[in-house]
Amino acid sequence: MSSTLDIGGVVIIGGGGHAKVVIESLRACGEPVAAIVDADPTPRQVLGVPVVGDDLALPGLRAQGLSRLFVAIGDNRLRQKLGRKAREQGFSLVNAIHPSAVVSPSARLGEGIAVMAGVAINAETRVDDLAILNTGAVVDHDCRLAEACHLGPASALAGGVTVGERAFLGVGARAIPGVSIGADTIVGAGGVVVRDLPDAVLAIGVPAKIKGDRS
Ligand code: JB2
Repeated sequence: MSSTLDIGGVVIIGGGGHAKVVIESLRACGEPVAAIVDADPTPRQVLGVPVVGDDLALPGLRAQGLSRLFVAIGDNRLRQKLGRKAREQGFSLVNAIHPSAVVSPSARLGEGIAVMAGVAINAETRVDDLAILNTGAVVDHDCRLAEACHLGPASALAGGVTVGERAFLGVGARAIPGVSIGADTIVGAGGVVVRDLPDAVLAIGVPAKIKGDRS
């Protein structure tokens, strides 16, 4: 393992497509990125960041003094699991908030959250740990986004919407005011949620209808 890593830099778990967007968001807000660990430990670089091993390399990185980490894995359940494990190993989870995002001063954000370019988060919305608000997502006031959920690019929540743990809204999905989307539920691309959705279903269409059971 290289001894020249920037110990103030962020360690990234995952070196795929999501990691690329996260790395550029971190750099855009002045955060150096030190190293990547990936399930495929083949030595290589992702946007100039070295892949230094797989997850077994994490304790060694921590021992070198690196303590700040971001889990850049799109899969919600895996991201949640890896984030919890990294914390147990002594890492703190940083947020990656692109400078073009507009975050209300009254919004509350947890840790390990990706807020990509062009996102808007309005008043008194709460976003829990390890959520992804992908490029251009819009979240109006008083929403509740639970741990490790993911709002896809250009998705939009009206005021007072609840999104459950590990739920996923595909690209361009939307939800009308006050509805609740259950844990582990998926709303397909472009779907419009007009009534509450239970846990662990697949809902698609306009209005979104339940088409599958994910439990
Ligand atoms: O347990 C793991 C692990 N499992 C897979 N630990 C570590 N350290 N790495 C793991 N990986 C690695 O995550 C894979 O080897 C691969 O390099 C990377 C996943 O890359 P991929 O491009 O397939 O997915 P992604 O999670 O980066 O991006 C998905 O989610 C984004 C939000 C894609 O669907 C993107 O299109 C999407 N924008």
